[in-house]
Amino acid sequence: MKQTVCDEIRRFVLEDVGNLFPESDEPYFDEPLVGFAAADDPLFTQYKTVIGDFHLTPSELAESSETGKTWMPRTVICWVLPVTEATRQSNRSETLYPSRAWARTRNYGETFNASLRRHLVSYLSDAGYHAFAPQLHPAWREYPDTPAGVASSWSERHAAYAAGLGTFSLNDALITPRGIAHRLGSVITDLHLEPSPKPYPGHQSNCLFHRGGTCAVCIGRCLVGALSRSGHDKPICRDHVYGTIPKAVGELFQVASTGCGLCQTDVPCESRIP
Ligand code: B12
Ligand code: SF4
Ligand code: SF4
Repeated sequence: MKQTVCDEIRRFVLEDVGNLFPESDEPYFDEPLVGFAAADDPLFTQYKTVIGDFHLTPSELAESSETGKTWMPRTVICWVLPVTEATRQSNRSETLYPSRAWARTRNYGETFNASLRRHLVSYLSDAGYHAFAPQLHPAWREYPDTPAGVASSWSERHAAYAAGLGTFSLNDALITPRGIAHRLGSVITDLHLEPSPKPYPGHQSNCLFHRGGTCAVCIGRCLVGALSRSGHDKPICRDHVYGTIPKAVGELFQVASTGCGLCQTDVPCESRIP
């Protein structure tokens, strides 16, 4: 069943027209990576300390689901949608705002990511299992000002970390075998699937800076000063990503959300674990 679920996620990414730029028929995302975490993995409880008490466990989300039915979540299915080489390349030469292709991937690629979440939920429901996507769950919230900075009640990066898909970096993003330039998704279900191995020795071990104090190339990519050797200044980043950039190029690129991702391109971890 694990292979069947992986195949269905891959098939949807490779075949669904929602994954295509309408102007060129090129995809937003390459073939996904897929990983599985046990819903009762102690990491999900640890996240209440690492992130905050507002970060919900799979069981808490299942309890607060609108169906009113009680069921026991067993598996968190996670995926990584790697941004294509063409889009990454277009963002590499940018120095202040993202490229048009990056911005359109942030906006319409995320719409596709949401339809992948919905598709997997109905696929599992049709097969007789309960399922929901935390990002689309009514209990999902974003908290602008927590001790961990801006954060949400379900972090897709932390879920992917629990599913063995990568580790965190100097700039906060997740470095996976397909690199750091990607988007993430997850679905919680009562279908039992064997958890994926966690092949990394620590939660930051894929980042050269955290591994040996070298690199720090991403710092120089952020010209608004949100990155330093002490890490990621989320308020500066957020003001740029959700304020300055959409104001400057949102209309030009015909998107509401532009993203930025300069720290995810033209860096050694762009498309691999360095
Ligand atoms: C809020 C938010 C933001 C905020 C804050 C980001 C942040 N670091 O949390 C702002 C507006 C700044 C932002 C910006 C961007 N975002 Co954003 N954002 C989110 C959102 C909605 C919630 C994130 C969240 O709740 N994080 C929780 C906090 C606490 O995480 P954290 O501070 O990074 O975690 C640190 C600690 O927990 C620490 N840690 C300390 N001790 C321990 C111990 C253990 C065991 C572990 C595991 C960790 C750990 O490790 C982490 C790294 O330092 C998610 C969607 C989602 N539901 O996940 C997207 C998401 C994180 N964003 C994403 C992206 C792509 C971006 C941008 C590149 C914009 C763009 N699209 O071009 C920039 C990148 C900025 C950056 N360098 O991170 C992707 C990330 C994909 C990736 N490559 O990693 C996500 C997952 C959206 C998606 N569905 O794909 N984002
Ligand atoms: S560019 Fe270097 S320091 Fe920055 S996240 Fe990637 S590996 Fe880590
Ligand atoms: S995403 Fe944020 S941290 Fe990365 S380059 Fe843009 S503003 Fe800087």
